[in-house]
Amino acid sequence: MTPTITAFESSPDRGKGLARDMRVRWAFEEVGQPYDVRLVSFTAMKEPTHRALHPFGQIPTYEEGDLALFESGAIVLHIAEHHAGLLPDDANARARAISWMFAAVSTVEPPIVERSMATLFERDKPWYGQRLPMLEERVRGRLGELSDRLGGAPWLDGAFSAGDLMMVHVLQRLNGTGFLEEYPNLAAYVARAEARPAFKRAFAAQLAVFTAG
Ligand code: GTB
Repeated sequence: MTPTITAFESSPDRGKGLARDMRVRWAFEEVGQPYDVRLVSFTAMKEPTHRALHPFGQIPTYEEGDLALFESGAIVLHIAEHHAGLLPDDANARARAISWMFAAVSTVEPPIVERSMATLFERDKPWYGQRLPMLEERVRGRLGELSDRLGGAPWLDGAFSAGDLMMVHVLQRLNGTGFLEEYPNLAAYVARAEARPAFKRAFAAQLAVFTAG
């Protein structure tokens, strides 16, 4: 059965691949699993039919037969566990790759999103000028730690894994801000991932939604 995911009918990023359906599309492409996409409007996302799939009224969701999932990390993990190519066979290496998936969403992503939200929604607030440097330092703190760990390696732990997929997508939210360029090995890490054919196919698919709209 072909799984179906949901994505923005009209993504605010205008096809830059920053919405979280991109992670799921990329995982499908890496493992060679075809998928269908149901586009949802901001209104439809908050209605009961969609909330039955996603309690927080968001995208992406995943449906396959009787199974419905939400949370991009859980969906990517599900795909990685059911297909070869995104998690190592060795049990310990597999557990470490999953650690990197969690690190991406729970350790590296929060300060990046916090800074991004502030630049989008708090510019007119009286505290913005004082708060922004603090948010930027938190981003640099995590990037510095990640950069130190990655060192000169191509990927975080051996071969490319779902951990790298999640981490790169988190880092891409910094594209265009100049932060990644402060850490040349992280900029190269993101570029290396973006050169993967599976990434390019997934990116093109989500961009097509924007260009068709
Ligand atoms: N933790 C959840 C997951 O990982 O799946 C978070 C899901 C989530 O934040 N979904 C967002 C959503 O549905 C889309 S991806 N938002 C609508 C809502 O909450 O009402 C987040 C996102 C949105 C837009 C951009 N952008 O324009 O750059 C980037 C990322």
